[in-house]
Amino acid sequence: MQLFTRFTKASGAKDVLTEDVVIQSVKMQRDDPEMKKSMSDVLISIFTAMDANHDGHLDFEEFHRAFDHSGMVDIDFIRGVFDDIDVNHDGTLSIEEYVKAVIDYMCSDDEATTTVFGPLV
Ligand SMILES: [Ca+2]
Ligand SMILES: [Ca+2]
Repeated sequence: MQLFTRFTKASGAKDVLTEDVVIQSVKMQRDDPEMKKSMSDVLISIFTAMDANHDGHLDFEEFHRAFDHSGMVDIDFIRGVFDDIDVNHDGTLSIEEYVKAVIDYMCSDDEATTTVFGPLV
């Protein structure tokens, strides 16, 4: 909630919170350590929700299921994203890998990669 208050404040509008505004706000505040902390808190909540068997890691099945819910079901594409995030290639995503990847993507100027994580946030 605090996160969205910050987004709203950054947008300069009270009731308008579109995806574009959120992305723009993230870009504006990308160098703000407090902002990254807030982002991490939200992402940890999402990660925990995706971690169906509560072992502290996301395997591909858990990761894929999250995209399934968002209606994005191109398995080759999802596999590619998963492999990108899994930097130590142990076949699972740690919370550190996940948070770092999403913040990197969110802060990227590449619209395509920002869109990838849109449905999850
Ligand atoms: Ca798991
Ligand atoms: Ca890993």
